Amino acid sequence: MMTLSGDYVFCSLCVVFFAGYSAKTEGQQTLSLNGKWRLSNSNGSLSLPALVPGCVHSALQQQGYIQDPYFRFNDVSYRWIALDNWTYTTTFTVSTQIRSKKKVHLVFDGVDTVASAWLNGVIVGKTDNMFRRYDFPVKDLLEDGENVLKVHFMSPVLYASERRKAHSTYTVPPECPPDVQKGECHVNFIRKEQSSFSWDWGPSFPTMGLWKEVYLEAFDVLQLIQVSCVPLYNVSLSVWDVQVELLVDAVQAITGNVAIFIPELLAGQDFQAEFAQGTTKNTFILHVNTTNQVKLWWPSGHGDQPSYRLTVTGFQDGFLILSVESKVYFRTVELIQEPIVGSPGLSFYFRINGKPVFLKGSNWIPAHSFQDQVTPAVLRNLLQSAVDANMNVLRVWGGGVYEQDLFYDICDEMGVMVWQDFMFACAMYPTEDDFIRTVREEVVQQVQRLKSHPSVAVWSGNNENEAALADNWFNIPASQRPKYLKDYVTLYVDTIKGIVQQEDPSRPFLVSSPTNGVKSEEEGWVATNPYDPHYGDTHFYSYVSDCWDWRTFPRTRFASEYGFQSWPSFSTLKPVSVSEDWSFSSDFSSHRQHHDNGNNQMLLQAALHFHLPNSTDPLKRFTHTLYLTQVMQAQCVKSQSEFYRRSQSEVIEGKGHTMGALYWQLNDIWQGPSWSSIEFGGKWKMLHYFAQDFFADVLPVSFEDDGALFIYAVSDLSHSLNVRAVVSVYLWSKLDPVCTLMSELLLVPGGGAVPMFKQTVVSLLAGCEPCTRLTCLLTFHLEDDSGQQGPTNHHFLCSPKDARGLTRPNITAEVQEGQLGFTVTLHSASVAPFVWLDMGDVPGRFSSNGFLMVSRNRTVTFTAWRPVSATELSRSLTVTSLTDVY
Ligand code: BMA
Repeated sequence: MMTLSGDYVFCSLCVVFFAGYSAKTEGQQTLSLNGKWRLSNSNGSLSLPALVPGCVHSALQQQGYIQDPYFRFNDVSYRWIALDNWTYTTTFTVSTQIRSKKKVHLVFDGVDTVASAWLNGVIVGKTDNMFRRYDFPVKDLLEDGENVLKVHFMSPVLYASERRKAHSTYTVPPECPPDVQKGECHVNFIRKEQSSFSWDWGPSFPTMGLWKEVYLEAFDVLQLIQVSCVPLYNVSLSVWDVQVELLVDAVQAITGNVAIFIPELLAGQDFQAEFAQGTTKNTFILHVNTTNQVKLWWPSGHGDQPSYRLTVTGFQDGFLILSVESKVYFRTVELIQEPIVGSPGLSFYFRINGKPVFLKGSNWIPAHSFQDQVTPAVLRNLLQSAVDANMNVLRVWGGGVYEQDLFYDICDEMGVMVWQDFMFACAMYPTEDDFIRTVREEVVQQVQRLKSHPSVAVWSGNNENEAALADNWFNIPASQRPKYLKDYVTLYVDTIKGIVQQEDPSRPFLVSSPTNGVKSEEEGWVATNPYDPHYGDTHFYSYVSDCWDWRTFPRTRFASEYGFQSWPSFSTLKPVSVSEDWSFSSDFSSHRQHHDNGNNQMLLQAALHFHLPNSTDPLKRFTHTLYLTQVMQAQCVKSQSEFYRRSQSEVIEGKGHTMGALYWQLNDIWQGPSWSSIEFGGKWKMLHYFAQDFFADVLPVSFEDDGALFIYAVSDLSHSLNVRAVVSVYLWSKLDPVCTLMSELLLVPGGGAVPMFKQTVVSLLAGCEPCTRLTCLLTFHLEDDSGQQGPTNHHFLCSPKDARGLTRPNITAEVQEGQLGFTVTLHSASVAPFVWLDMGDVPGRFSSNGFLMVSRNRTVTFTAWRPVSATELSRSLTVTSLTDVY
């Protein structure tokens, strides 16, 4: 049966392991209850088949009861769905094998949200939290023949409103979202995706349903609920331990042994185990003796992401009682907050495996209003897009959901770090006992579920709630402030922080974002100014000031949010609109805009540097406006991101050492205007193509200060470079450079930003006749003896709207199919800024887009996401550059 050799256990029993994480306990049987259920509304007027996992909206759409909820104004037309109560019903039979087990549990991996579950007419349990797994004992209720399981859902909108009414002693703001969001009220009273009641980038679809798996779990000995393995590095001994935790439900107390083994490291140990009766957490520490051979997990751009197979087997009296296989990755993460020479305040940066890493990335929001429609392909495409744009981090923002397992698995694989918020955002929250109780369970479960992922780098208690209190967003009278502060500390410090630090000592915890970190703590967890650039992270938005002017940006330690809105492309909007919607001033265009004055702000910002579209053809004018909002956004976020990256090695006026740039936001929840760089459906906006460059490992950055042009070299490499900056000066009216300048060769250390070039613009232009600020522009790059390092960048000496000599480039394009896919070869008659290729309805991605053309020819590749011919692509392709729109 089992042989013991030294510390290692070998088992001759046949155990089936599934791919990735797999678990099995001896004699345990699972009966899936996923699949086709029936769904009905409260008065029975609607009764339809519904898939589980799923939600009411998806079922109604799949069965043809409603149109696409994203079409035109349907978010408002379908408001009734979330105001009704709904019941999911299924019937099933259970084998005698299952019924004869000592324990049978009905497990819901996710219930959205307020529901009661009834088996054969008897209530088995109630739910009130979308972020929890629920299991209810049902053995005694199971019947021989058909079993009927019903789950009654209460409208989340009505529930939230009832809870609000019950909380009568003081208000818990905000009561409702701003009117422009067309949403529902009191979402902070329900433990549910906060943005499902509407947000400033998304519709109100307060979903209901069984959004994760449902099954029966039957066992005689024990059930393994959760396994986690967290590597802990013992600094004083320079050795790794792996903390393995088994969350077990044992029918009776068990004395046995547990063997943990990492075959590739020849690390294994046999432990005595005492599983108490009921649900208990059992911790084992495996010492890894072969420290030198442990290959570390690195964020993308800094190394590989090796994993090790870890097996756990449990025996009682020689009989196998549990068996589980998991992946384990080794890496350390530290958040460093320490004094900086020449700068008041404290640093704020992450050290991964002892190496300071500049965090480059964005913020993640739910990828769909209906989580059942977030497929593996959607996740992979978005996460691959992040990595392909040279990102190494995403923040899972606190107004969405704790993402599905696959999200974190892919992040582990790809080296994308995760800044994981707890799901509280832009609001105050109640602290009644039952609310705190359900939050406690939520936090315990989520930390246990996610802590094995090396990608998860930091926990953060909430989004902007410290800032909301500090800046009094909700006009709380001074006399009442202590009450709200107390609630804040109760929820995030006493409850969440306490649990996280107990459950997971392996990574840092922040109470909020933005926060001043330890300084906020000193100030009683709510700093006077949580946006202080000398401490912690900041969120910064300014839509009115000129985004080309770096002086308007905070020289922060860490920029965890900043951004500008843009519209998605016409091909993304077309399926959810009709022709009367296709103007910037249509009802549709204002309906989709959920940020007050957002459409106007985009045009005002664009008008600072560009002529606004003025075509007399209404459709052209619309598509040109969509294009121009993307140009504006790309250029704005580029200028801000470059500022943060070049500020990493400097302290100026006491500020600097910026070590993170995460713009708001990566993805979209629907087809509407937002801060995203990727449209709903996966199409890259111009910003995302720009991010590929501005997040490149090696990057030249330009800016002007006091009449001088500076070029910095920024490097995220692990080794130094010896490079020079090369600047080419072009007339807007001519394709060949007027002159070229070069810096000396300079040493650029890995992980640093170094000034390479400085010259006054006046003298630079004087040496480059006939150039003036209005007639010329610059391109620049870095190079060493082996060639160009990093992308070519550009510097405009005036706004393109004032540029003299800029003409229509009359770009022609030819699509060809080659061995490596499709190529598009462009020919331009003159300098063309922001050249944008759009394949219309053909989904796919270009190798580069939105670029400045200062050469006659340029070839890019196009990867189509469906079978397509060169002829179809030629027909679909449009090419737009800046001067085409006015
Ligand atoms: C931030 C976010 C979101 C919001 C975004 C844009 O503050 O945390 O709440 O969508 O700004 O307004």
